[in-house]
Amino acid sequence: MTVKCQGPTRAKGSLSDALETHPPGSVSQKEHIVSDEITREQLKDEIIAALRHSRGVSLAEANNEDMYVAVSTVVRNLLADKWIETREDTLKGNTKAVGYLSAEYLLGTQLPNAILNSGVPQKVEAAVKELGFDLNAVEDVEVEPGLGNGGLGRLAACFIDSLATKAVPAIGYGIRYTYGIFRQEFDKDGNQVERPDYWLYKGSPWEQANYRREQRVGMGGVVVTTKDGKREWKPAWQFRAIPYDYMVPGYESGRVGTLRLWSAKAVDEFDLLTFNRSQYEDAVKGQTWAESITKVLYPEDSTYVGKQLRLEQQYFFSAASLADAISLFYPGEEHPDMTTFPDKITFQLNDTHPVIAIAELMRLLIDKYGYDWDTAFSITQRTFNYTCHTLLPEALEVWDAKLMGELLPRHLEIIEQISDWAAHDQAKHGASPEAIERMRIYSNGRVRMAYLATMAGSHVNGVAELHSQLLKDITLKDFADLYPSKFTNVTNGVTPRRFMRLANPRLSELVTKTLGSEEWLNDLEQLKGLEKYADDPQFLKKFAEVKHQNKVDFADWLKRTQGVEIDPNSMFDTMIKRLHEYKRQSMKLLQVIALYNQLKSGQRDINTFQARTVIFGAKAAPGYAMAKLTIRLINNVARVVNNDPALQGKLRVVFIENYNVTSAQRIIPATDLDEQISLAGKEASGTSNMKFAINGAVTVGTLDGANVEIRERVGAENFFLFGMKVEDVEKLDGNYNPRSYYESDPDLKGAIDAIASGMFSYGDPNTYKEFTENLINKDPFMALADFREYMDIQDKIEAAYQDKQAWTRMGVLNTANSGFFTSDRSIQDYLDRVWMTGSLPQHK
Ligand code: 26V
Repeated sequence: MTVKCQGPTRAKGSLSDALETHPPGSVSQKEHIVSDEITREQLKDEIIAALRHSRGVSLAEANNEDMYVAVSTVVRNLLADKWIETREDTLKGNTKAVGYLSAEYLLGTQLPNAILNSGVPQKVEAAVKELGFDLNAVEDVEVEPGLGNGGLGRLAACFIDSLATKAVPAIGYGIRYTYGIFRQEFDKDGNQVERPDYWLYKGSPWEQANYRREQRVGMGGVVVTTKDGKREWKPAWQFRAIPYDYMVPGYESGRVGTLRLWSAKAVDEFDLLTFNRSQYEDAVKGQTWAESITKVLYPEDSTYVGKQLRLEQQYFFSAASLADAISLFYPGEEHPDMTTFPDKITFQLNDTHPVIAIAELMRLLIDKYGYDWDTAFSITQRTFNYTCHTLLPEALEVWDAKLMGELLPRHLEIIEQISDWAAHDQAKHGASPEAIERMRIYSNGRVRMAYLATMAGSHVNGVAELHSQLLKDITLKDFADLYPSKFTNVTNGVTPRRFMRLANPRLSELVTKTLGSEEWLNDLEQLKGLEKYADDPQFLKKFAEVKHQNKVDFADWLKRTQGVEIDPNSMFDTMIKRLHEYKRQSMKLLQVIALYNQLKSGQRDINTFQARTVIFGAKAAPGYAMAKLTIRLINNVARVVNNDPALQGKLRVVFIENYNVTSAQRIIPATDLDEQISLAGKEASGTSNMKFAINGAVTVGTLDGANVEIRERVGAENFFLFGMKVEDVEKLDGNYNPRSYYESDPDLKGAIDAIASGMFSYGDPNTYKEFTENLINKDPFMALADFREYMDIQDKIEAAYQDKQAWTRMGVLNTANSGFFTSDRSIQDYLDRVWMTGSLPQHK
């Protein structure tokens, strides 16, 4: 089904309208029901009431969609008291709160997670069943809010889950994009086609518009000097920022946190504050702009493009969030004592996207609340911390000062001042003039957001040990030399509730039975207790059965949704992540083609060949031509390989259409071999590697990002390592000659030549010319240099897989030793190293 770009505007009386005027808590006006005491019968009554009151249907009339909304409403009601109480306790201010500022949240579906955290999951399940519905089918109705691109957005979602589970007083702030990450389709030639993702087309029972906390955000205009010599910004346009609140239920903490996503709306009348006639047209234009600000998520995630609308988005949500936090902690106060602000809330900047918040807080402190520059800067510095998520120079945000000056003239002024202050401070710390020049926040008409965040916040962290080290050694070296104590590492993590308990109920049950309790779900290091069963044939058998059943389920799902058949007895070899050259999907593909050639030529015996299903899932940025060409090629290799009878179905390639959180939850538990094969020094962390390890897949990977730490923990013998190290890459850089590898390795040459011959393009040698030429002549991420080692390790993997018990043992040891990679631990590290705060009492 395709959704038209200009989706229908919300009809009056639609679900979302109803939610705006009648919050779900009011659906059932009956006596108050305490969530954990509710009986199955009461739940059934509540669901029937919700069907009647919010959908206007009887149980007999209800379909899965009605049921989805009704169950969601009831589960929300169960969580409402804890939500309110958590908010009240957060605002008491006894424990410093955390404000997580992120332009992306890749949430995944809400209902299964809310049921899990409702306190009464079995009763909900039973109630739905007794009403004659299949809960899985009901849950399948939900469209996931795809409000993010990849790792960074999913990490934000894992973090708010852990914040709630650890009872940390926190608010996640972000943007309610009307259109999330595009829905990916493949056309008949295998090309990616982007379709708009109008995820709200049926409304969402999980969001609640909160007009009481609406804010105003200005943009454009001029800065004037007032009579008393103060600078004052007169914005040309004002936008309404409407918060939509989402519950973030903690697991077994009795706490429900808040995710507050901002949506832009036009003000009814535009302010003609500074206008003369000629600016009138611009003022009117502001009206139309308003709603476009939060209309769409930018689908680029690796190359910075200085788009004005993107800066508008960034400022819009940063400014609204700051205004919200100030009014939350100083309600009704016109002259709050802002020197206490950093004791009330600490803001984490998720990459540079919200870094403009720094200039906004300075503006408020100086222009609105009357603080002097030094006091304002000290408050600001104590308020913010910054996480960097990349090492690619092309991903660092550097705004054109002219553009920023037109949109945010006062902020640019302030940034200029911070830039001067920074240079001064660096000199005081003994930096050379050259180093000071290199560290300039604002120079040559450009504003470097990472530098601003580094100088105007307290801490800077990378997202894995290696990444944090490389930040200090390369990307932010000058700063690290000068301010070493600012820099720290917080290795990423993932929530085991979603990626183990919900995604892999079979393995969860086995773990719970084996360990004797479910405590591991919020104390993941307890998985260590599985280690002693690694040589227990009974346990290994059960572990292998779980994996096999998951593979059968995945194969069924694939057949149902994409019409593709795969063999659950083959090895499932998976590479799921955004499509980018540095991640090297191309190298995986060359290996597949080389295998194909060997099988066809008889160099490899088809009879002894370990059957493999190679699974890809990846979206490419719409403007990234090489990535899109790679997608096309993967699809066409799949077409040729899968239809070649000579292979007897023993090698299959599948490309999951529209890879997202929901499909990740299906693929990961079914995977035998996980591919983490980026060029060393390029992947900041990776987080799917952690999800795979927890779920008992074995990883083949380079020494990059969090792979390093995963291997250390699960043991070198349970991880297939290959490829150049960061030092090798550095040595090769500058005199790298990919052609020499091409010419000297027959497998490699055979694979590239096969592509160039037109084998995967119906005989047309031109279709993939740019792909092959790029590899032979440039190969910016050195896939050719690592190819031979990659082929060899894959042979070892094939041999290892033959011994099923030994393979299963490796999987068990991956699960048993990956407890460190829970996002609960990441959050604890942030609390200890960055935020210096703690938890509320847990209300079980
Ligand atoms: C970056 C950019 C840069 C250009 C402008 C648009 C834009 C939009 C999003 C992003 C985010 C890219 C950074 C990112 O996703 N990094 C990933 O973060 C994960 C969580 O820390 C980490 O596991 C991955 O290794 C890292 O690539």
